Amino acid sequence: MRLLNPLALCLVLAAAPALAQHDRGEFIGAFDTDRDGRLTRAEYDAGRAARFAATDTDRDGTLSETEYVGEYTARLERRLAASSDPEDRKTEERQRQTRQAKVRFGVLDADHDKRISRAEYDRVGSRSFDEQDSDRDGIVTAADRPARRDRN
Ligand SMILES: [Ca+2]
Ligand SMILES: [Ca+2]
Ligand SMILES: [Ca+2]
Repeated sequence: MRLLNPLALCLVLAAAPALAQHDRGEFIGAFDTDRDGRLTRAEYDAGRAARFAATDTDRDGTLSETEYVGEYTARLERRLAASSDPEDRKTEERQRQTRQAKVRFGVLDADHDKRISRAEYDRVGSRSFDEQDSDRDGIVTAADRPARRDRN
């Protein structure tokens, strides 16, 4: 019987669903710049490009783990600041999300050179969009059903 590498399995379980099942409303809202509730591929690509540039604080064209996790935790902190959850819940959430951001960094960094290149970033971004855009019309809306294989 073939055994799965437990670490690899952990990475897949922890990271892939987080990317694939990313809440659709949040996915649309993050980049829907004209706020019409429809995320076009152009909005998504422009938003991702802007986020990459904002994350690359030392402007070397790649994202280090510090840059990647730092950008993510800055957004997380804004969300936590607006939340009415008790402090201990926020601390727990902060630790969990930071751990997951580090796992995602490892997944994004496909060639394991400790840097996320623009190509690595775009590959995962493109896959995430396609997963959300289940009817493949190039626009993610509430009508899309991500991660469902019930149509052809
Ligand atoms: Ca839009
Ligand atoms: Ca950088
Ligand atoms: Ca890399």
